[in-house]
Amino acid sequence: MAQSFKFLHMADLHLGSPLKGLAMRNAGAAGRIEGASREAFQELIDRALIEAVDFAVIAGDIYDGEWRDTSIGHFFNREISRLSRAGVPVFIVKGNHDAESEVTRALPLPQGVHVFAADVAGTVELDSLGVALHGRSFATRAVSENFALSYPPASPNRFNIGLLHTSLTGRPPHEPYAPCSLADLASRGYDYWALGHVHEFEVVSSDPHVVYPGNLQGRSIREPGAKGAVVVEVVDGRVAEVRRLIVDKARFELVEIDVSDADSEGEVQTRIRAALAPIARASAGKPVALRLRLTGTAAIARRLAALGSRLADEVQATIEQEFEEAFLEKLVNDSLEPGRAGPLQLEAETPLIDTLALIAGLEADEDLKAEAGRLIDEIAAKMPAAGLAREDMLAEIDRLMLEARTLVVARAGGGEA
Ligand SMILES: [Mn+2]
Repeated sequence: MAQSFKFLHMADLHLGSPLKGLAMRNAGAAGRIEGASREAFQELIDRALIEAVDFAVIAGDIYDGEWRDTSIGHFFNREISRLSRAGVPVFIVKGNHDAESEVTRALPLPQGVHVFAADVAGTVELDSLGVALHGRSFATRAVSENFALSYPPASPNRFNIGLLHTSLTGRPPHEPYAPCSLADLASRGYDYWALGHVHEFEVVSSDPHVVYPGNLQGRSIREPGAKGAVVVEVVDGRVAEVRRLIVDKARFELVEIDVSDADSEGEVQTRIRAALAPIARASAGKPVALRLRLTGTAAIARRLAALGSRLADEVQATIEQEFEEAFLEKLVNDSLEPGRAGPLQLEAETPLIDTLALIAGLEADEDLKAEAGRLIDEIAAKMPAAGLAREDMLAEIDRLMLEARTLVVARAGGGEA
């Protein structure tokens, strides 16, 4: 049978997920981005209807975790019903975040929505299209079993699709769930593996096709870049195209700026502006949270460190010129002075030697770190749940201490190179 059709592959919607690490720094921007995950999903359904896909698959983690109430379930049902009413069937496997043990509340799903069972891999055939879909849901959060090998062999004379939530052989920092190799996947004889779990878009293989669509909406600086799902066009029984549908409503971007041999602040700003321009164009007016990292070796490194928040203000001003709506999530100065391997330090003969001795090693002081951890707990306890990002804050302590030390040293030195 020579089948031609089009389907939508999405994963990792993480509906109900709090935005991490943003509320602390910029409440206005956090509010602006708060509804982004839901809006991104609505746009995806709009686009799927325009594309007139024949069916849709969701490879796990529709929900970020247990529902606080049923509103998130009603939201998903409302959107997915738009596909059902258009005669587009939807096939779902549950992932680690929305495993049967994690999301125990449920609502009746619209007609035409099929959720694969967790105890054994199942198969559904779409006779009119000549398609066989295979899938298995997570019963619990931590699945260590190689699910792929429990899937049935390909149905003969069908276009076979496997839905699987997996980290493959390991995709740090993603947790290793339902591990399997590309060879394990290929052994099933399917035409397309619709994967989920890893939040970056990746075509892992094209023979057979093994694809991560990535998540729909970046939620922190750890999920940078454009986000969305993929549309797969099958012509005469073969994958002709895997095309991204970008639907994110706000974006995080990491930008590295090499300041090597820059001889003035003006030159540094020029390089920053040049690096931001293409990102501003690509964001197409969406709000963007930017983390800028200055790298390279330059005599001006010490001056940049000494400028501190003034440099951040100047960068924010540049951002405001380049973008419709963007803000500096963080400015990291990792630039080095010529001839120095590590962060900035003062020469021993400076009169500030006592200050230096006083702060030497503070960044490695375990007691100080423990105290910082206690303070974070205290603050966290007073914060609304959505603003919590304790792990993020703890991970930042080491860097903050190093930054503070660099700042003190650079300022004590008068800030001139
Ligand atoms: Mn997952």
